[in-house]
Amino acid sequence: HEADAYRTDLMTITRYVLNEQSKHPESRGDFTILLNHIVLGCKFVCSAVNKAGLAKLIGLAGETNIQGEEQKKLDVLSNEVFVKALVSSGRTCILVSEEDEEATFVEPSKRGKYCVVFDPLDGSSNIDCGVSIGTIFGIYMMKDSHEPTIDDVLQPGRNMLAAGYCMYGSSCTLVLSTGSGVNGFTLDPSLGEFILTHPNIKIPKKGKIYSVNEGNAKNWDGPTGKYVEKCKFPKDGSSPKSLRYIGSMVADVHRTLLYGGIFLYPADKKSPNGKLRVLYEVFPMSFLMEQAGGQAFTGKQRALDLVPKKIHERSPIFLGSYDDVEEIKALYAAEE
Ligand code: AHM
Ligand code: MG
Repeated sequence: HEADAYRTDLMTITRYVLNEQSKHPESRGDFTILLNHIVLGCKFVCSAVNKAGLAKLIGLAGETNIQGEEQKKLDVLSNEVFVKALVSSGRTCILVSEEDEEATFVEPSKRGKYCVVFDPLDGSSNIDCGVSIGTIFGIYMMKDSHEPTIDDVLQPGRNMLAAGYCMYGSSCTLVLSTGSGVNGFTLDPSLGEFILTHPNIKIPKKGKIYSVNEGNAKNWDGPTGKYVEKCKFPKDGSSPKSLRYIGSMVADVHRTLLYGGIFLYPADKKSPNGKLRVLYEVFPMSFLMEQAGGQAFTGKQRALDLVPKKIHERSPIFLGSYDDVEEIKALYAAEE
């Protein structure tokens, strides 16, 4: 039988997005084009990350190697690739990257209607030891056709049209939501295509894992401290939760999405707004969590209801399984 060795009907990410778009007769394929450029960036970064040790791509930006060639740090290189891919798509208007202090306003001749916020290589402190790292992105639409201003990207997260991340791990996995559920695609290196491998991801309603940098416990506020204590010493007869913390948001969130549980980057006395950035870390991950049936909470409100005032603003974040986030919400509510 030549039967099942090869699957012959491959749902590539492009095919998936085209299918989605055909449900909207007014769409003209702009989103597909934009997404294809993001996917190109992810493939480039994946290939660079895999070669990082070999190609001596690691090193300080501007440092020269033995051959006297300029070396770029992988996060700087990744940023350049994404910015160029996004601008050349002709579908973007404003770009906000973790790597650039200022937003990029695309020149009028190359302008489109989308705004993209992204962290080209999150968790880059993990590169040298081979731990999974990732790219995170969110996509907004310009409100109407007017001269673009920074306010076009300072929108609440619930206005995002799409969000996703790509994890450069034991395999390269792209998780995407265009607002109707969450799907995971794995890069087939021999084809250079992302293939749908995790259709319609739903996060378990309750999980058995909590994920937090417990080294900061000394400086936590009351509710966070109480919650983590409950994870370790539950009083309702349930088993304690396991602790898993990679220190790479994409990897920690990916595990949380698939296995359930909760990921926390709370406020502490030293960083009252936590560490993670609202636009390109907190919002895209919160969007994915909600789309997968989970929740995302800042300690005060639904994360996607935040309205950032600055492009690099930070916020505390608690996200994951519905029931687990419900518990931390109750602890913060009791505090008020
Ligand atoms: P980065 O954007 O400088 O790479 O920092 C973000 C990373 C996240 O991936 C991760 O969740 C967090 O920092 C870990 O922080 P900490 O080392 O304080 O636990
Ligand atoms: Mg980051």
